[in-house]
Parts: sequence; structure tokens; C-alpha cells
Amino acid sequence: MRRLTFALALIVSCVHSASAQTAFPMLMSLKPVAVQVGTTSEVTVNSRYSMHSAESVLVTEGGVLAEVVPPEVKKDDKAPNVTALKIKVSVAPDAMPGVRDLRILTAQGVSTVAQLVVVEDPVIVEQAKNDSLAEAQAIALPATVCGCIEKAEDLDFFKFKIEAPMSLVFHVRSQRLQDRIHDLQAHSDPILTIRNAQGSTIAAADNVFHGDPFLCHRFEQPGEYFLEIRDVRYTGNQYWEYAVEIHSRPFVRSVFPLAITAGKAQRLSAIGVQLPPDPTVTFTPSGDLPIGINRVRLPFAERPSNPVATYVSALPTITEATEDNNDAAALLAADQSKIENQKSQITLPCVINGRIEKPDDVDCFVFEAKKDDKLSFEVKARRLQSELDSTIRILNATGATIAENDDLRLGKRGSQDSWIESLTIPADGKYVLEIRDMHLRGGENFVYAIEVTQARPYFSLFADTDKTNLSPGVNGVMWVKVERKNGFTGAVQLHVEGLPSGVTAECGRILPDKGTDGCIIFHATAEAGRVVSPLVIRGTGVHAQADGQMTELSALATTYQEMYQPGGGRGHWPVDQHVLAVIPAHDIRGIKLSTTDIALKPGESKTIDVTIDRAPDFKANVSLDVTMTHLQLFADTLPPGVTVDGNKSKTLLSNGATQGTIALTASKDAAPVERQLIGLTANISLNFVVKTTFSADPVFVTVVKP
Ligand SMILES: [Ca+2]
Ligand SMILES: [Ca+2]
Ligand SMILES: [Ca+2]
Ligand SMILES: [Ca+2]
Repeated sequence: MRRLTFALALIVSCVHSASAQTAFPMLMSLKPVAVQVGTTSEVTVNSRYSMHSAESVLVTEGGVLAEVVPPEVKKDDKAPNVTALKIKVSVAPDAMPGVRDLRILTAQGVSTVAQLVVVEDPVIVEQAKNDSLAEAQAIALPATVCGCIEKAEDLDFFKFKIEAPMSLVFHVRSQRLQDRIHDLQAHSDPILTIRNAQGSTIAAADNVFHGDPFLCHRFEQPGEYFLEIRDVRYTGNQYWEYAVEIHSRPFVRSVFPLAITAGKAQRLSAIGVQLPPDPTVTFTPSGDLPIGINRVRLPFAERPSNPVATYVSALPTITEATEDNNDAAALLAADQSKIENQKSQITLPCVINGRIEKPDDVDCFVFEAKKDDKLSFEVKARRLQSELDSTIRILNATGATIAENDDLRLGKRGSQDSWIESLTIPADGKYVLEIRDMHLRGGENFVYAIEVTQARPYFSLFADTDKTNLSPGVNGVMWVKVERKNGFTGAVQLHVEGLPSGVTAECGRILPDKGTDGCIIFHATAEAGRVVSPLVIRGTGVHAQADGQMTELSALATTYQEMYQPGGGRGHWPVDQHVLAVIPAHDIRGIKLSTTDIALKPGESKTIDVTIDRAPDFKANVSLDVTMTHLQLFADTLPPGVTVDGNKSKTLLSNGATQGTIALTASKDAAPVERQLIGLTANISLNFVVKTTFSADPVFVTVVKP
């Protein structure tokens, strides 16, 4: 096994030395991973690929400012390998607790994402020696304990004193903070154990929030206690940081009802531990909260609660009746003229707030629908920290199932929440919406909201990837993918908001019908300074209804960061924002094209000659492409029927070559398309999965009428 590892390491290092040139940093961990509100502290950022010349730090959401502490480097070292960088992080006293995305901007490019936790209590960092009960590190509470499961069989022990009977909340974040670490293929799976002074286990937790432990324990006996944290498999990794928030305050896991209306005062009941005797509050969510999942703090008398997820909806909300609603047949047969039987009747559109309050609970709601109505039913529960793993069914008046769903998929990620979209109603009549837990579990925290609506045509956009590094002379490209829903077949025009001065964008479109991809080419003028800027990507389209009426549609793009998957696949994970950075030119200083306008007749083939301007000592392979491809195709903005003719193209520029050719061929049946924007890119491999991608000037491809 060891020999194999050695061989693999050799291959990796060869690949790196042969091809890795100037790479943007890939963040691996933050040490410590938490910072306290109202304080300024130092955090070490660990990366693959150097962060030298780091100049600024970006943290999402506001309330957190961070700056680079310039690293000490040798004077004559022009490209020092800085893979541990100190930053100074200042957190406002009223900053929202929780998790933020963090990036570092360097002259080599803007980094991938790491996640920083904002906490309310003082941060205590693990000492070097804490591997046994005897070496347990003494901590004063409340505190957030930060450390690392840095090696196999690492155990971290902390000890604390209880003076009088009290309850403590222990909330671990570790595995969840690793989802956005681009190059961390194995994730931690922490387990938390509380031991008494004799070392006996009195409480333990493993997987409560995904793989992360959470527990609340009542300590009746004053005395000394131990906290132990380790990986449940006894594995370790130098990048497996954790933060354990330990305090005696309320911890709100969820709320009921889950769906709320922005700007309106409403009564909410907190679900969690250490709650006030009356866990209900009157809460008026800010009027400017966007529709969707938002984190809010409940106004408890003593201090605001921890942030909790709610679903803000503009639809009328209905709360599940307290009567028996378990039996679809009984509800269907019931005499609807009787008031008590009308409570499980719902009128569309609406959001139903309910709860699977005990094991075996089933909730049924009756609605009337007309033949050919197209209805959508979307559960929001697990995505808001409910324990429910919902499954839903739609039954007709005879009790037969006409549709069902367990888990949904949104873009590239799944959820245990259920979603039946655009169900065509077969006949006029009564129907039942039924919801239960997939495993027939139930309880206080099995809350849900179900949005029931007429299906409307719409589209969703996904940006691939999350960062665009460019220089004056070398453009950047962003690929955008569409998912069309409920009959929308139109074109989508892309737009960008938030461009810094000195940067312009050529925004492409996604062709109608089978077209799924579009691109945006960013250009930095010679005047553009060193800037980094979050961008918002929007798409607009027009839906032609059956009656000829036109509806304007619009959507913001979700940003996906590319991920290095075990085995070398290219995965994706949503991150908070897309970032554009203008950096000095490195390996490639310019890309020249013989033409940027190609008009093809069906059956015709034309070439674009490409000349790259290499940096003097840059000899590594450069591959030319007009698609985003790695093992599989991720984006292709060519008009349908237009392909790259491999026989007539020269796309691999090796041994310092600077001349290449892209040949485009239109098939005999290619439909006419006018000036479709494509991204012609020059790519340099950084590792098996990731490449730096630079774009030439915008290229437009037209397919003319024969
Ligand atoms: Ca440790
Ligand atoms: Ca675990
Ligand atoms: Ca119920
Ligand atoms: Ca489910």
C-alpha cells in the first residue's frame, strides 16, 4: 500500500512540474475556523498553491472585515510558496452569527472558497498536547472550542468545571464546513463524547446536522467533566478543523410555522433546547426579506436567538388543523357542509404549514382541481433543518395514487424534501395531498411547509464556475446553464450586474428549445486596476403563451464552484457568490484570432487561427477549446449542428507552441442562427481536474440560410 502511495505521489508531482504554472490558490482550511462577534483576531489560511502577493480577503454577508498580514518572505524569492497565510479578522458586535464564505485575492488570482464561523462566545484554540484525559485542556465556559482532527487516531480532550446543576449545549461544526473546500476529497465525521471525572461516558452524539454532532446535556452534579472529540472512524486530516460552540443559552433548531410572510407580525413557536418557559414570540420579519429561505433571529426577552431558517412566501399561508387529518378516504367521504370537515380543505395557491407530530402521523389535505390544471407541490422542510424526510402523494377521489415523490433534485444537488412539479390533473374533481415521513417517524421538529401552486413556466440558471480571473489582454469566460420548466422553450439573454470600472462584458444568450448553455466574456481595459468584485448574473426570456400573450421571465443564476471529486471527476457545489478578479498577466499574455465572426452555410467548414502570446519561460501545454470539457461536456454554446472538426483543428499547443487552429463545421441540416456568442478558450492544467481558463475576444458564429 505504501509503495502504491509513493508511486501515485510521483505521478502527481510529475504532472504538477510539467503543467502547473501560475495557479490561483485553493483554500484548504482556516485555523481557527471560528471568530467571535465584537473582536479582532488572527486566523491562518491554509492553501494548496501559493498565496504570496495576497492583498485582500473577501467575506460574504457583511459585518466581517478581514485583511492580510503580510507574510515574511526572503527578499530574493520572487515566487515564494506561501501556503499558510495570517489574516486579521474583525467582526462587528452585531454581525449575524453563522457561516460565511471566505476567499483570498492574490496576484495569481482569486482563491476557491473556505468557510468561516461567526460565534457569540470567546474562541479557545486547542493546545498541542490534548490527546488523553490526563492531558485534557482546561477551558472556561461559555466558549467556542476550535481544533483539528489532524492525524489518524487523534483524540482531543478538554475539561471544564460545573459549579451548580445546569444544562449545556454542544454544537459541532466540522463536516459541514468542508463541502465547499475545493480540493478536500475526504470529509471528517466527528463524534462528541462527554465524560465524567472518572472518564465514564455520560453523553455522546455523532450525526445530528449531517455528520456533525449536537447535544444538550443536564449536569446535575457539580464537578469536573471532559469533552472528547474525534473522527468516528479514527481517521484524520491536517485540514479537518472543527468548532464546538458550548453555552447554556437557548438553541433554536427550527420554528413553527415554518413559512412566514415578510413585513407581517406573526406568532412563531421556537423548537429546540434551553428555550424560555414560553417559547413563542411575536415576530415581524423585515419587509425587505426576499422570497425564499432566510435566516432570522427570534426576539427572545433576554437576547435574540441564534439564527434559524424560515421560508418567506408571498402566498396565503394555512396552518394544519388540529383535527384528525390522517385518513384520506375519510376526508374524501366526509360531508363538506359540516364546518369541522372543511379545515383540511385548501384553496390554491397557498403554503400549508404543518407538522408530522408523532410516529405514523400522516397529514392529508383535500383540494378541488379542474381537468388539465397543472399543479406543483413543493415541500420545504429538511432544507430548513426540520428532521422530516418527507414523502408526498396525490390521490384522486377514489383514493388511487396519481403522483408521488420522495426526494427532489435542484440543479446539481439533491434534498430529502419532496417535489411534484407540474402535475396535469386528469379530470375535474376532488384530490388529496398526503404527506408523511419516509421512515414513519415524527415529533416536534418534524415541521414542514408545502407550497401548492399552479405551475408556471420559468427557468433556473447555474453559473459554472464561481470565479473569473482575467488580465488586460487576456479575457475571462463564464459559462451559464439553463433548466427550463413547465413549457418554457424560449431563448435566455444573459446580463451581468456589479462590473467594476475598467471591466466590460459581452453577454451571450442561450438559444431557444434545445439550447442549454450560454457564456459571458469579460474584458479588462489597460486602465483596469487590481480589482475584485462580486457579480450577479441574471437571465431574461419571453414566454409565448398558447393564447399568444407574452410573459417576461427573469432569474438570477446560482453560482457553482467546481470541486475536485474523488477519482478525478469534476463536481459542483453552490457557493454564495461569483467573484471576478483582474490580475496581472502570467503565463499567457494575449490571445489573437484571425477572425471573430464566422458565418457558415449548412455543410460548410471554416477555421479560426489562434496565436497565443506566452510568457518568456512558459512552455507548458496549452489546450484550445470552444466548450467546457473535462471527462464530460459541461458547457457548449455552439449553435445546434455546429461542431469542432478535430481533423482540421490543432488544439494542443505543446513544447512552447503558439499557433493553433479551431475548425468549425455546420452540419447539412444546421438551422439558421444569427451571431451566437461562443467562448474560445486557452486552458492550462493545474491538476487532474482543474485548469486555468482564459478567453479570446468574443467570437460570434452565424449559420446562414442555405
Ligand atoms: Ca487535535
Ligand atoms: Ca459524525
Ligand atoms: Ca400532523
Ligand atoms: Ca424525502
